[in-house]
Amino acid sequence: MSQHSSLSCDFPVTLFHFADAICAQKVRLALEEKKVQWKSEIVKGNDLRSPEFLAVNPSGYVPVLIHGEFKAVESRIISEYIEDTFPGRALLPQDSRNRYRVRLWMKQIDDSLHLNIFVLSFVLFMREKYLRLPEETLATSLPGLNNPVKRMYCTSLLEHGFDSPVVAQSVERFQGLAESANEALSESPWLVGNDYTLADTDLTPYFFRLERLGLSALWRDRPALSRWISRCRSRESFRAAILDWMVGEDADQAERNKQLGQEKFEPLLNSQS
Ligand SMILES: N[C@@H](CCC(=O)N[C@@H](CS)C(=O)NCC(=O)O)C(=O)O
Repeated sequence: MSQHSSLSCDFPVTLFHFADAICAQKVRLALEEKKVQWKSEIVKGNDLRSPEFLAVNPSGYVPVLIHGEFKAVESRIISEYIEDTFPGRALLPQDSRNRYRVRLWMKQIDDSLHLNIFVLSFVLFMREKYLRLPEETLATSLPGLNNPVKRMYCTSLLEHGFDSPVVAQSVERFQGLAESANEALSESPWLVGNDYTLADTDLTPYFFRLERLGLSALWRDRPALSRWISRCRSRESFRAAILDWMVGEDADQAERNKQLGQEKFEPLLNSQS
């Protein structure tokens, strides 16, 4: 734990997270949109494998939300819990069909997008660090402690780097996402209708990460998507939930990553779609 010495949860809402964790950014956006007061417990790196944290989440990942005696894991349903529990602006539509549409966007994240963004992030920012680890610590340190698919992807990425077939598949998946989001946003200002919803909170961090991966070409010729990204970024919640947490980041390194990402990923974009 980098900011706190114990896992005590005496504040009504506590979030275990780290700044750059996409799933935590989703939850922080929901908390900020609902104006919920919460306490931060930063857990990252080796601390995600400490016995104290594994007692909180045996899967060894963030986010974990503690609300009084209640513990919630899994970002998508944590956000729904926040929506169901706290007053403030509604983040799910009243209409059942629009609620369905919000959930369909969110389901895509769990089904594939989260793994796809992990692939691109791992190969660009994280691989080098893991390649330097001794064999005996690698298995416990790698992301996806209890997730065999993620582990399989890590193995392929460690071995083949940018040439792993999962890299091209992931870029293609985001091309599909950009196309469907642009289509939806050509009809309405937000992903589902006229109101900002959990579809927007959940997808915002993925587009923020894609930009940092050098993939902003995805919205170069997709004006509706590009306008939505600007609208999301101009919300107060974006500053509080995302930008304010990126302090202390090495801006030069981030720029170098972005350039390398652009060089490696842009050629994988299929010009047909
Ligand atoms: N399905 C989970 C995924 C959680 C996840 O992948 N968390 C990442 C940060 S976005 C993490 O803590 N990774 C560290 C690890 O797996 O070791 C969710 O949506 O909450």
